Amino acid sequence: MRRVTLTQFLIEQQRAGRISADLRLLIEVVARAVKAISVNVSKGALAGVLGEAGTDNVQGEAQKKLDVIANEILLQANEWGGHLAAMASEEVEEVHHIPFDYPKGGYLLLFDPLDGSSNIDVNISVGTIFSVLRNPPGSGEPSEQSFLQPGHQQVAAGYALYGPSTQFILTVGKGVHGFTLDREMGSFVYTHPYMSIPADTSEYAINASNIRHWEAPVRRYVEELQQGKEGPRERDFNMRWVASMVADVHRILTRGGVFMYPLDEKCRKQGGKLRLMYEANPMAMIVEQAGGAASTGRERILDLQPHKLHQRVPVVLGSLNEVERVVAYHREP
Ligand code: P6P
Repeated sequence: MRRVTLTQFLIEQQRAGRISADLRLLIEVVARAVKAISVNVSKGALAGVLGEAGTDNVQGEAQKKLDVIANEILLQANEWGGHLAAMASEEVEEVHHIPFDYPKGGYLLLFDPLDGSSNIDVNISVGTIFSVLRNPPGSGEPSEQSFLQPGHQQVAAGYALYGPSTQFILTVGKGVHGFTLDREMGSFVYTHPYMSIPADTSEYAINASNIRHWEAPVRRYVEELQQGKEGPRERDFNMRWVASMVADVHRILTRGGVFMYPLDEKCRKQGGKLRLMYEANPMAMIVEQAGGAASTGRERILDLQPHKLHQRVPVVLGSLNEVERVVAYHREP
């Protein structure tokens, strides 16, 4: 069967009027950067890229060497193309402006360059998450405020998963499409058209060590799953927790499931653990485009009005009927 590459897919999307030439360029540049990150991730100890960088990021988290490498790759790859007005990264406090000697475009790119990096040193899958917004017209040099748009304003979102194979998952608002890296050819091949999440599932993902810190609705929901056939759900459930959001979300996109990172005492004061702008929002767009749902437990994630670039939110996403049940439990008195 003739293999369609990401480049051809994007040209066809542009030809169909679904994306602009600049957005096509943006996605191709991000995909190229992801290939470079994949090369570094897969070298591991051979390239001396494991372990701590000896620095902390804006989140106060110790940076891994690969966090810094992946961040640099994405910033440098996207500066010169003329498609961006500015960038924002989980690893950088401030907005990253386009150097004055390069032309600027109409898009804002946000990313978590290496999500789940605590898994790097133990060789478990990690990923890159990205989100694309339009730079508000007439706003001049973008500020943090330019980025603070609700997630439903995203024009594209996606992630790369550095697993047994490197996959690139993308939505431009017309379904979710998956590509697999052919390392010999160096191109992403269109392998997963129109990915969709089953509305029902028997698999959930949560860090159960935090159970004593959860709010009552989440605790009730998870305990019912754990009761299996003997409980009100009348069937057994399975649990998975990779501690790489990209890996857990990809499993859900592939076979269904529900992923939860609710409020707990450790993250309550920040409003949650996961970041809204470059983790929750892009994943929420992908999940909804695949027929699933994404909520804080109380509100649709894509409707949230951001207040800070690095703000955090509770996340419940995946199979529609399970997310709706968690939301219903939050609504009960
Ligand atoms: P915990 C990785 O650090 C991350 O941001 C997500 O990718 C992942 O789902 C979560 O945090 C894991 O958190 O508390 O289980 O280590």
